[in-house]
Amino acid sequence: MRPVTTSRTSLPLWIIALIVFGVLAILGITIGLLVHFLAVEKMVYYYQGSFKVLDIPYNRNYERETSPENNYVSKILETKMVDAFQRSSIYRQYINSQVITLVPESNSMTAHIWLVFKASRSMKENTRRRIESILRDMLSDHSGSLTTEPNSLKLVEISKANAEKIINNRCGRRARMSATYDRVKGGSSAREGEWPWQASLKINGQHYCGASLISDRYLVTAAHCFQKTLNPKNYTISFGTRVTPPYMQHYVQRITIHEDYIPGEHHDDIAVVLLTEKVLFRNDVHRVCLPEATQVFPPGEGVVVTGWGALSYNGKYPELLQKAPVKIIDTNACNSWEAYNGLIQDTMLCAGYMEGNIDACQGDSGGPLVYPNSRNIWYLVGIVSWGVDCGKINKPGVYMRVTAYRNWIASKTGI
Ligand code: 4AZ
Repeated sequence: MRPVTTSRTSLPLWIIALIVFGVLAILGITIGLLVHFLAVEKMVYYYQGSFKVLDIPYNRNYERETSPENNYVSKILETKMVDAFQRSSIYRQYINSQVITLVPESNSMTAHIWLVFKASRSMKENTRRRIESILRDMLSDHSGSLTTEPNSLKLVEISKANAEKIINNRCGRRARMSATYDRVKGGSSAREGEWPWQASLKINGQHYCGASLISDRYLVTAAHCFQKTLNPKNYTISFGTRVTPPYMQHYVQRITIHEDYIPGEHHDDIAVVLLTEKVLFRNDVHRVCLPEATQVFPPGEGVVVTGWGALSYNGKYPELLQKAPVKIIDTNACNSWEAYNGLIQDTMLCAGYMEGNIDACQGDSGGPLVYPNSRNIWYLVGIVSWGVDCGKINKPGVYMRVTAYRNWIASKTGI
């Protein structure tokens, strides 16, 4: 028999090369993706925690979110936390830390805190342990004025949704905004969620006035916004940065106008509005803080007025919410002969610039004038009320002074 030379059917070299190349490529991409997801890509993690502050005489004011006592202790603790994290090895992962509530006990109090960090997936557990140990060290350090108990520290990771719910239920805070704000007439457009308490009061669907959300059912605005009609059915309220289309539209159940307000006059130009349904707080819609009646906002303080009012007197209206940085003006200066010549009562407040230019205008009425305290928590200090023209020299905007009406607001709303 003739031997048969069986030439093994081998694949051509180029196909083998292609297969090897393909396998290597898939392997490379897989490893690359794994490394990216586990080590490179930074995720945001949220934490909730608590610890004890010792040797504090019981005082129920600590519990009230806008009390000077609460702000004083919270500010100290927040400064301690920022310092500790920024001096730590994970300073690059640190995003935010805040005191949420203080719960006073007989001779101590519990501080509830809220933290945000970024970390890669693979470093997640490690980061949590580092945060815990940095906080524990901070609590053991008693060089400051407060005694804190390191063994009382609790820290757990929470979901983004829960973290946002916690912040959005507090007054005057902004979930995503950075601590700085860059700086109506002479204003600039607001970013989404920058002024989450700003509302538009509409008559038959048309923007008519501004208003501020002070709880999940109440707003404050100006009394003169109800001159056309007192029927709640004619009004709607919307939020967000645009007036049209209305975002998160609500209906009005009751309008309460200050009993001493007289149409055509400027004093007691304040009203509260009760909505038919609760507002579901979100990042871009939640309440502003009301100052205590005794709080003082001295002349020269920087404040911000926001609204969809005219960009100049009898001028165009903006599509987007506008913000204008202004300053509180001394009432005596505002009552000078060149300015308002004695028309400013002590229940009113002037804000803007004697040089003019930056000011509230028609359609901003009822809207907020807000002040950020040292913890960057925003307080309603004024309600846009009146003024001569807009942005004119020696004619700054005039606002209702919210501290003067703090008790009136409480009597009408229970807030
Ligand atoms: C208004 O007519 C109005 N420049 C509001 C504020 C100011 C002036 C007028 C302040 O609603």
